[in-house]
Amino acid sequence: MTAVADQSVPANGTTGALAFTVADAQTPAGSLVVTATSSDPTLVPAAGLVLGGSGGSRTVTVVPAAGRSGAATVTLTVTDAGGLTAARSFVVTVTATTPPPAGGAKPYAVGTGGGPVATVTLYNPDGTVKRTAQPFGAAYTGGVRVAVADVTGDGVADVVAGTAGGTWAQVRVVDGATGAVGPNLIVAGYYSGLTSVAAGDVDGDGVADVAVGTAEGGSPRARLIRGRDFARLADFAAGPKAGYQGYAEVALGDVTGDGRADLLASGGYAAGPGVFGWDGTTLGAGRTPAKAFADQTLPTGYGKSVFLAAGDVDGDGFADIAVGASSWGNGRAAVYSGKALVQSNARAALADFAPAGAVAAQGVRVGLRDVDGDGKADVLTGSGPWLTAYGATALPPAGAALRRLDTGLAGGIFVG
Ligand SMILES: [Ca+2]
Ligand SMILES: [Ca+2]
Ligand SMILES: [Ca+2]
Ligand SMILES: [Ca+2]
Repeated sequence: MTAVADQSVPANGTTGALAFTVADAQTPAGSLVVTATSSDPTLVPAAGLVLGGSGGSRTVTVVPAAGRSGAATVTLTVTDAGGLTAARSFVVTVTATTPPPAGGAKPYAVGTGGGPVATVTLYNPDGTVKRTAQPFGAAYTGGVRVAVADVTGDGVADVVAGTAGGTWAQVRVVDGATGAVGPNLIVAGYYSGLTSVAAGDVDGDGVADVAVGTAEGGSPRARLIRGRDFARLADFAAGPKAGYQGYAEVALGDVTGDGRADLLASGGYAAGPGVFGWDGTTLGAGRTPAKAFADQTLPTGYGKSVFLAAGDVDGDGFADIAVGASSWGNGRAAVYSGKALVQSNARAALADFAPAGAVAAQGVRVGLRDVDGDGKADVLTGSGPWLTAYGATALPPAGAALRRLDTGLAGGIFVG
């Protein structure tokens, strides 16, 4: 067996396929059995040693555990037909990546409503444009939902973009570093309604995951897709069927305060907009989603349903929940304390106001992003053509908004 050179990869990276050859005087190369072991299964688990190739030409790909750093010795062993073995070892060093500074102002995004070619604009925290993209091509004009976070794992915030009806549903990632548009992350057969998108780290590997809401199957449906490799983590009915009247919105934020994002969902119900919270630690393959707080029914004045966002507005360590009126609602937005919801199932409003410029038919689209870098999520609203960022420390809104932009888009905007 030929040797494999020692390897060095960044945390959350892989070695790629490393080639080596095997040969034996008695046994045909294709009958030689290769196995691989790791000296440190915490850093390089058995499942992270992927063997490939055939005959005399073999490969091994080393995939260290997410978020880990250190060094492990990988030993390749070849066994012939007679049970004789030979082994070679190499060292894989996984270097820690520098985490982004705590706090820090966050970028945000605007997606066009219906009318023009669906376009995403990613803004730097100071309001300057970082990049624009048309993630669904030049022919689609149905609007684009947006969420912003690093879902590719390179440390640069990306935009998750979802179609807003009028086509088979699609969700694609616009890479914040390159502008490249990724593949469709969902297959939603026969669904051409609004999608809702959100981003946050649910599984705790340091890379934001993607949530998608669709009004499928007679209830709000939530899909959770892991960041970086976009594997499916969960796909479930995020609200009851009884009384359901359509609409499905999702948000991701740590309302339970354990460091992992939880999934919020909303839908339209006969009794009023329903809001549901799902504990992120119960979302994953083979797990049964469990509630983070009791189901909430909001006043019917918001319209049939509510737009949703999650983020820690008051800085108490629990993500709070922003809601915005749906189409033909009362044009209001509110922020409810996540801590009060998870600790006493009570809605405590941190803010409740009518953003200027709201157009009843479009409702109030909401986002929670720390625009000024003080560690508290500010309230973004998309009301009519207006993008406004209301400072978290001046709620209910008082004084000048942090950002205010007239996009001129008569079809309204989505924010995230
Ligand atoms: Ca990225
Ligand atoms: Ca993750
Ligand atoms: Ca949590
Ligand atoms: Ca909070």
